Amino acid sequence: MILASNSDIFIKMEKLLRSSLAYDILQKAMHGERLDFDDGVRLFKSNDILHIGHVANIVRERKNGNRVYYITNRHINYSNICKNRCKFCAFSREKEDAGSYEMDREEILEKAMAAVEEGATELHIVGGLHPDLPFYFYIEMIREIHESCPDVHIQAFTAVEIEHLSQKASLSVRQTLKELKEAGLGSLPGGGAEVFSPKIREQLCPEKLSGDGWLQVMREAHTLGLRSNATMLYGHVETAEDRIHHLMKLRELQDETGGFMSFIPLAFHPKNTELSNRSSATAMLDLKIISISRLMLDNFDHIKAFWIMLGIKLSQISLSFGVDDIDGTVQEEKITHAAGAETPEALSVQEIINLIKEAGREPVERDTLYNPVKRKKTVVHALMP
Ligand code: V47
Ligand code: SF4
Repeated sequence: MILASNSDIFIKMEKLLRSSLAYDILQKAMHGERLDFDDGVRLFKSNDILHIGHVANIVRERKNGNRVYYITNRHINYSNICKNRCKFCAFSREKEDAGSYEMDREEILEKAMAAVEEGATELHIVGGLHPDLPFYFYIEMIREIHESCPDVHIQAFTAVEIEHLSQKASLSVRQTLKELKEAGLGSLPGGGAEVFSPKIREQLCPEKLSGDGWLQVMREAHTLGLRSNATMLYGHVETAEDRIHHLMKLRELQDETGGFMSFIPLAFHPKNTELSNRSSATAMLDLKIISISRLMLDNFDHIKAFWIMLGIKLSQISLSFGVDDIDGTVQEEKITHAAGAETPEALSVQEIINLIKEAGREPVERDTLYNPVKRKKTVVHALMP
């Protein structure tokens, strides 16, 4: 495949882009100039998805060539009991509600060890804000997994959970993170960011840690050497302005710390939530979010399509609209499936490789920190439920 760095393609693209209403903005992005707030909002108002996507693809190829990363991982949602009741969440329950659950440490360890046995290099562990579990439960959970499976990377607890744990432990966020890191925590996932706008948070999740609070937890984590991801939940009540505000806040913190690994746009699923009267994000919005994120977040190395939320087919298409990472095998996912996701709960490694290759890209298995994973043999059947 001929990559976009080829100068002929560059010249042809310039000609083509002149026909776009967003030409001036796309040209800025092509020349590596940083886009500002108004640029981002204007891109959202444009429906010129092919041109926007083309330039996002150029940026993506400059950063990551033809590679598409994937990971052999396993999600463990240890409990759905949560003291927050975000209006967009179908996963959380009160302790006494039907359908509430909490795994004990033995069950968590069993799931972790089985996944590692089957080839997982990462465990992605998140849950609700449990009102009663003490801090040592979380510390011991991480320590036991780390001691039993020293080579697996433990990516656990959103910034919102970390702040909750710090309250449980009566420790500063920094000390909480330090203790978790000492127990074996490797990095933080990007959840809980939602949309940073205080107006939207007040409307959808008034009890949740503020946007500034989320950013502060990430700042502390990054300065302690714990890297993280970042997310944005879209397709609910937010505006184009809210989305660009969110992306620019992430970009600012990334300028400061360089600690974010990837950005993952999360498509809102309305079923069984308090917003169930709203429709799901359309493919047009999905592709705009992906490609505009790629263009705005010039200091992020990776844009990830979480195929569970985006859908397998659109995730494959997104590989030509700015995405260079398709997440992983996942194995068991409860948050999006509670809200009506129709994707399976797992993909095999071979299925992931096939969909990347059919998109004309080169699959690269990575670990959490984006180091290529060398295996003697591909784990073809890994992590099927
Ligand atoms: O924080 C909640 C979102 C997040 C719904 O870091 C919903 O690699 C859609 O953050 N529809 C948790 N989304 C998941 C998450 C994540 C997933 C995959 C990879 C990574 C990573 C992080 O899910 C929550 C919230 O923003 N969420 N309810 C819903 N109804
Ligand atoms: Fe709780 Fe997270 Fe669901 Fe909000 S999104 S209710 S914090 S589990």
